[in-house]
Amino acid sequence: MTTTPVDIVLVRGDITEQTVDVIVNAANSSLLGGGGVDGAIHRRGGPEILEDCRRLRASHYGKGLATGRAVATTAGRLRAGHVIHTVGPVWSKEEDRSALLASCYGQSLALARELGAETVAFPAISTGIYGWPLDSGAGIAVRVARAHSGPPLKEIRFVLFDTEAYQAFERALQK
Ligand code: AR6
Repeated sequence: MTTTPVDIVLVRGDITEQTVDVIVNAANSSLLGGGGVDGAIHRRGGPEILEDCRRLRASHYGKGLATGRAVATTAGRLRAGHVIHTVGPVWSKEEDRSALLASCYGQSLALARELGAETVAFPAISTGIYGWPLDSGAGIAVRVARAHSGPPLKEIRFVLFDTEAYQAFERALQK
């Protein structure tokens, strides 16, 4: 049996404007919203996403979602079937947290596949408020995307907000 390799696509833009099966959110462990991508997703997706997040906090995730893990909710008014919330690590000079960032991408892709997703859009997790250097973050994202590209996935789309992030992902893809 042959498997079609997944398309890894780079787009410059706003992740909340994408039409895909799954939009991944760079959340924090409270799951109750924040700035950056998280703020944009909750604003654009509407209150249903937050309601789902509150339900998760009241049931399985009383202490919040651990760094590196991923969980799915409704996508509310976004043009997607689900939002997968994952908690990236805060960048540290002293400690190598790369495995946690890789886990965000890996767990999100595994969950997306369980949900039957063919198309998934990711932001550059941890590279904003959490301070992760772009080239390193892009390298980890592309490596994990290539390794987790089984069916039913057809497209993994990285949605990069600015030119700097876009170029870092282009460099990572060329490797
Ligand atoms: N679409 C695509 N990319 C975006 C968008 C957007 N609408 N907005 C920002 N980016 P960040 P983090 C880029 O800060 O570093 C929140 O408060 C941004 O330029 O959203 O993982 C959470 O609640 C950057 O390259 O996420 C957490 O507390 C990338 O998305 C914390 O921030 C990620 O930036 C998470 O920090």
